[in-house]
Amino acid sequence: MIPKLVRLSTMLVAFAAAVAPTLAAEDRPNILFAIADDWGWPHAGVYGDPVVQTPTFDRVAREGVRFEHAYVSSPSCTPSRSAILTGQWHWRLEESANLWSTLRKDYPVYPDLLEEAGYVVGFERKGWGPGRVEVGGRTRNAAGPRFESFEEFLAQRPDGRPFCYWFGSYDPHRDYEAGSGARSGMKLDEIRLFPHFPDSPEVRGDVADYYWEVQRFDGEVGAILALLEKRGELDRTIVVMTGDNGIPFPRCKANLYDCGVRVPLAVGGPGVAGGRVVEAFVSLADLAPTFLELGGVEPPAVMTGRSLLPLLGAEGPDPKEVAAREHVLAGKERHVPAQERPDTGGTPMRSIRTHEFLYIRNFRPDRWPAGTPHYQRATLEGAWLGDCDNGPTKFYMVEHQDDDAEHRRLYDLSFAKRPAEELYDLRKDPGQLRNVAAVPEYAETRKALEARLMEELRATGDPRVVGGADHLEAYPYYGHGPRWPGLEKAP
Ligand SMILES: [Ca+2]
Repeated sequence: MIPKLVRLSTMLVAFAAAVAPTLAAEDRPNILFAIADDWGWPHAGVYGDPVVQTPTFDRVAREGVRFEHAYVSSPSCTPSRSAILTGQWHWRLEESANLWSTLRKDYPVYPDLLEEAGYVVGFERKGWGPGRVEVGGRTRNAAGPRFESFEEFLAQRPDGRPFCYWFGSYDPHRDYEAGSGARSGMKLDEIRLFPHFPDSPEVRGDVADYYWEVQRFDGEVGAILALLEKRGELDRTIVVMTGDNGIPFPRCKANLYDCGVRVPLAVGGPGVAGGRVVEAFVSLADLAPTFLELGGVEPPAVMTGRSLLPLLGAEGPDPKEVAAREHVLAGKERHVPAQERPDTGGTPMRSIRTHEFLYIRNFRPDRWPAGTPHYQRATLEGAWLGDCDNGPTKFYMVEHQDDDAEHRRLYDLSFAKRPAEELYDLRKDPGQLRNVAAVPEYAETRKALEARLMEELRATGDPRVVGGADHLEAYPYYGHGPRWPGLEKAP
């Protein structure tokens, strides 16, 4: 351990931009950001999952800080990644609020700012996206210059310069290799299913195949950490592991329930408290200001994220910071537009999550939250349910929806229309399945949460509240949606 880095814990708390320029580049930590694609909470060993094995994540969490309530800004690749890079809620980013869009160059992103401050930056595989980089006026991905591998990145890095690297895996995004989980020895009967999944061999096998890709991601990050350790650089590297949105299953990804927006998050490295568990709410939009402070750069005023450094230092967490984090917001704009939806609009929604409640406001309850189910019931053919990735669990739920009342109930939870307001009492209903928004005894709670949500959305300039949301619906969609049964891969 380099002595100056031992003091990083103090710096973590009191990092002032005024003193940052006096720091030599070599005093600043490297930053390794490892982001999985569609990896949801609580699917890591350290969160108590009995089947998936994630030794790398578990190690980072045990030696550093494990976040129990980390949330994405939006449960959709492009807006989630845009929020991470800009440190802003995705509803402030115009077309970037939508999937398969662009990220305009006038939104500052942390890799550019760290590069200007002397960091060597780069990414591999999935960076910002999916979308079109050049439409937004950028000449490269917002995550930085692209490299084939971490080794290639390190080979071109000048000596003595700190780095900020984005390892963007495509795992565990669909498609999966059917049966990969079971073949690897996973015990399917021990899998803890979300309570809105039907319990069938098809669904258990699907979750196991998802786990298999989670494990592949974890193993690849492990190899990167081993390389850093071998080079003697791990003890001067802040390591962050997380995912960009919840799991690609019905009612999860592209939804504001926990299984759509709550993600694993662990932070380790020099100056970070070991073995701490943080229950306070954090958003991945908080990462950009965190990384900038680590690099001695003052976060731009437009960043709505709050640095996580007060939660990480050995002498923390700062009680004031914990008190300021009693809830978190999330939202959704357009995910995959249904081909038959001429306005290309999505199903806009926003949420506020506290330790006791989840409140969701659906701005267009007239639309189908998982996509329009205009499929032929006899053949299951046609463009349909585009906001839910195709896969065995979705197929099973569609095919068996008429089997009995239970299958119908679970199908409706994932695919039916929803009222303008949803409220879930997490003390009685941790699975967030019983909407009590219209129950009289919850009237005060509903009203208070709605007021808090709207106040924060107004303060952060959300066009759904302050006006101008028509723009969000009109931006082009550069991708293509999934179709049944062609099974084109969803973005
Ligand atoms: Ca994703």
